[in-house]
Amino acid sequence: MKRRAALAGIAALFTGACSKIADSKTGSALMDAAENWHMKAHRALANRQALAREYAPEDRSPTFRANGSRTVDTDYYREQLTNRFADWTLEVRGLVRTPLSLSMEELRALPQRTQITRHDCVEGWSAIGEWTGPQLSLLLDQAGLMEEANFIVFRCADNLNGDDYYESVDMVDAYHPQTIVAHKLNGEDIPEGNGAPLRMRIERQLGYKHPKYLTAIEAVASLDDIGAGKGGYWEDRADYQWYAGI
Ligand SMILES: Nc1nc2c(c(=O)[nH]1)N[C@H]1C(S)=C(S)[C@@H](COP(=O)(O)O)O[C@H]1N2
Ligand SMILES: [Mo]
Repeated sequence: MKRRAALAGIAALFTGACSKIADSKTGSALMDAAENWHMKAHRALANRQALAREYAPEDRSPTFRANGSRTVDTDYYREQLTNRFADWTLEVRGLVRTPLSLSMEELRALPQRTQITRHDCVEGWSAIGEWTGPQLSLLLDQAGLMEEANFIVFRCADNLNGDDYYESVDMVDAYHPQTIVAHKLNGEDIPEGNGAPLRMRIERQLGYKHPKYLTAIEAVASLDDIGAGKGGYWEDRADYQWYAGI
């Protein structure tokens, strides 16, 4: 009883204090600042959900340059390449209720998104291409993401100068409508040099955030224990920004 009365008293005190703050000049300035902060945060989030520009078919680059790894140097990869990746599997694992192991056939059977976008590499070149594949959100919903998951990590088959390539994004990019697991470039199976058979397209991010030769999608709470802990191959090696939004 006593405790309750005390709590009610505190609540009354706060209500009183708040209206007093709002009445005073500095108080209303404080309230305005809070409202402004909220508006800015909201705008920043809305901005991150905006779509990247999409282009017309005639804007596509005649050739889409291959950069970084141009193949995967293993017998298994070469064998799969000649076999149209008949046994390639994409795993969805980590903090999910139902881990998935998807074949190329299963990925092709899902609802697909096609988008013509411009790829921008930090090395100073860009290319426009048409990409097709299921949205990542579809796979994450199918696997059932757990509450504790804060990031999505992408695992790749290639080893570049001694380290396995990997990347990661937060849930805003993971659930962005233009974030797709692509298996087609310009209407054909993705070429070897561009990441066959699967590569991510994360259209609001710079080129190095689009992992090629994708083998697994992993939901994690923290990036600290992965690689050198900075969230990606180039972030670990060369101080590239983890958030490379464009
Ligand atoms: N697995 C893997 N993904 C990768 C890379 C890589 O070397 N290995 N290079 C990155 C960089 S820096 C760029 S610009 C693009 C290049 O994609 P492209 O070869 O289709 O042009 O892939 C990105 N994803
Ligand atoms: Mo790049």
